[in-house]
Amino acid sequence: MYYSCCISFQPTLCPDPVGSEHSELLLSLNKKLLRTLEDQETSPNPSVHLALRLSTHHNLGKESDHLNALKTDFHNDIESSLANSQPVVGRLALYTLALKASCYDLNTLTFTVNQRSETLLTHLKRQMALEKEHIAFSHRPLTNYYQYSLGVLALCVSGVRVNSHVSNKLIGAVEHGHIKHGDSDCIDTFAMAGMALQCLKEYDTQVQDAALDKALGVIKQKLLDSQRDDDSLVLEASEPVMVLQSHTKVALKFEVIKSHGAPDVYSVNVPTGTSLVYALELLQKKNIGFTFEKETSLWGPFLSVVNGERARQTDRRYWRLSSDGNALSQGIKDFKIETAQQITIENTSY
Ligand code: B12
Repeated sequence: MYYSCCISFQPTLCPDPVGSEHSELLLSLNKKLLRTLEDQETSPNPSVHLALRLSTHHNLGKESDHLNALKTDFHNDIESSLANSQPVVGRLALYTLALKASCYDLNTLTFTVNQRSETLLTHLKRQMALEKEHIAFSHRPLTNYYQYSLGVLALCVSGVRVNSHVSNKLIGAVEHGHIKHGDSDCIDTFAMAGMALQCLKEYDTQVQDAALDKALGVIKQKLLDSQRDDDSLVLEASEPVMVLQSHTKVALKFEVIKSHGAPDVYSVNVPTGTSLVYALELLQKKNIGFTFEKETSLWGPFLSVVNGERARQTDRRYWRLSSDGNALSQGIKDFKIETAQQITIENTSY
């Protein structure tokens, strides 16, 4: 498997995992990733760094600049979240994986919180213990199982023994069907949990074999079931991208469902091909009572406040997006408006 060849994050280049017929695809992905590094507005992203390091193509100068940006901007970001007691396990884990992918000595990196300086791995272990306690009391992690799996994987590839209570909580979540995105199965999380548990199977002898194998079997089946006819995984069910040159306008209806009260309905005409976030801006400019705010995340802009109401992740709520009743598989920046439709924005619990 591609990942297992790279799981030890050797600095050497991995053999072409998918055959030479895909080399053009890989090259174009590589170029796209490198281009994102040039965008001044985008913050350094450990996932992008990991992808670049796992690639068969390398621009070592740009990779090294990106590593330095991670070690300053991204590092400081995590440090201030730690100081504010915000859960950061996913970012800590991705940072660890990105550094390992560049063969960086993890023991030389520390975070100073309340005047106490401790290594990255010490913080990661502590965050995982907090997540595990949270699962024990409320049956869900502080963050989510995607980040919890990332934490297990990062500890495992760093050669740190993962506490069996920590790994058992992940195995339990797979077994009891707690791996969800909103209200449906979350394939990304199954894939991440699969890599984490596979790493434990290969490198950690303390984990109980039978339960681990059973969980891996469930994950494998979920991944196989999500495969399409063309053998590709539906990790990201993107909308087909249509290249339309025309600037025809289409009518959009918006329905905002807050946590209480009747829905608010609005309409606006937007040029075809514009993003949902642009449509929201046009609607806001009409001054008819619709307002919104967004937050930045590693994935891009996340819709956080609508008509003055914040859907707080700390309360396990979010603004769920759907078009004509179907949940969007992209966020407000990537989803493009091609036809007249009704967009529903609903404050939902998860
Ligand atoms: C957990 C999760 C959620 C949780 C996050 C809250 C939580 N604390 O658990 C909830 C249920 C709220 C959620 C919502 C949505 N999600 Co989501 N989510 C994820 C998941 C599984 C893990 C994210 C994570 O923790 N990353 C690791 C940490 C370290 O990175 P981070 O950037 O700090 O994480 C934050 C952001 O990713 C943000 N977030 C979560 N989902 C999304 C989606 C978008 C578009 C953006 C910009 C940000 C964002 O919440 C994370 C926690 O704070 C990813 C899978 C993946 N491969 O990343 C999908 C994923 C990012 N989500 C996705 C989608 C489509 C959505 C929704 C648009 C669904 C919808 N129809 O409403 C909404 C966002 C709507 C909005 N208000 O803008 C897609 C994005 C695909 C794409 N091409 O854009 C992904 C990749 C899943 C998939 N393969 O389909 N999500």
